[in-house]
Amino acid sequence: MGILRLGHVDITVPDLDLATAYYTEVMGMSETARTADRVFFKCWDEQDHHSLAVRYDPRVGIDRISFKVTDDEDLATLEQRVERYGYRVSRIHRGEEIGQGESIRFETPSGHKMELVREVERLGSDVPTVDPAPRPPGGIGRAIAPPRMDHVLVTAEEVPEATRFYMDVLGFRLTEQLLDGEGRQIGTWMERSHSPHDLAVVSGPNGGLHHFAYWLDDWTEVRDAADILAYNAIQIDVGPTRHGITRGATIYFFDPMGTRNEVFTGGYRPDPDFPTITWTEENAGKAIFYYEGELNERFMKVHT
Ligand code: M3P
Ligand code: FE
Repeated sequence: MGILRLGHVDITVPDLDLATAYYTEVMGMSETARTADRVFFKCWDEQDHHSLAVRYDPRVGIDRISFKVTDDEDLATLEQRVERYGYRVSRIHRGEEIGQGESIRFETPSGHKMELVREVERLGSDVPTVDPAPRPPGGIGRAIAPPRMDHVLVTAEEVPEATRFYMDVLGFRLTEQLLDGEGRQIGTWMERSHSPHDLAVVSGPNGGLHHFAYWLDDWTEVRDAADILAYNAIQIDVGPTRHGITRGATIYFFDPMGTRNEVFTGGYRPDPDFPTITWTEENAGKAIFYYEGELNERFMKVHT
């Protein structure tokens, strides 16, 4: 079946305690494991061991992006395809990495370290799988507490080349694209989970992270998230507003160490035969922020 969805995002942070305080008390994730230099977190409706890992490093950045595959054969098939494309693949076996078993790792043409993971330690979520309440019965406290992680957006020098790899080798489907005046892709949105995007690429340096995004259930929760961010003096980048691309409602903000986060809801639910939507550069403002119709400098320039 191939790639199922985003598994986890691993970032580097210069302060593990500050990262832990923010990702638990403001974002409302739970800490699921800790080593001397790493902390692992999951959202309340996620079953898997973690959807975010932070590692101590004086420099803020991204270690790797991990997608989950369905079957053992997927790992073997995708391993072969990546190798045939000319990239070296390494295998991670059970016991070598916290919270996960058999996985493959490789670098992509956009300079990102990518991992495909088949076996994940299942911790269960905060609600049972039999007769569950729609949210954790104890309430979700004062944190944003998204139910799950949603997507990741990376930067690449050559968006068309990066996109071709993700589509032709890893099997992503192109849902939307932003083209420059010459018809070249400067932003692409791709899915595996029949959502508007699991992975997106925009022009920028190779190996960069623009943001990762949490899912929220509706627009009211986006408003509540804005209240919580403001109360906690978290720097908001843009929003609450709405994307033209994906049609989702959004807020962008920075964790206290500088990694951009997003909360995201809505958007359409594309079937596999939904057409690719194209946006032209003269409407790039509306494509990204439909209400404002323009992009701010910080949103365009800051990535980690
Ligand atoms: C999204 C989204 C950029 C566009 C971002 C769009 C960085 O984050 O969820 O559709 O130009
Ligand atoms: Fe996003």
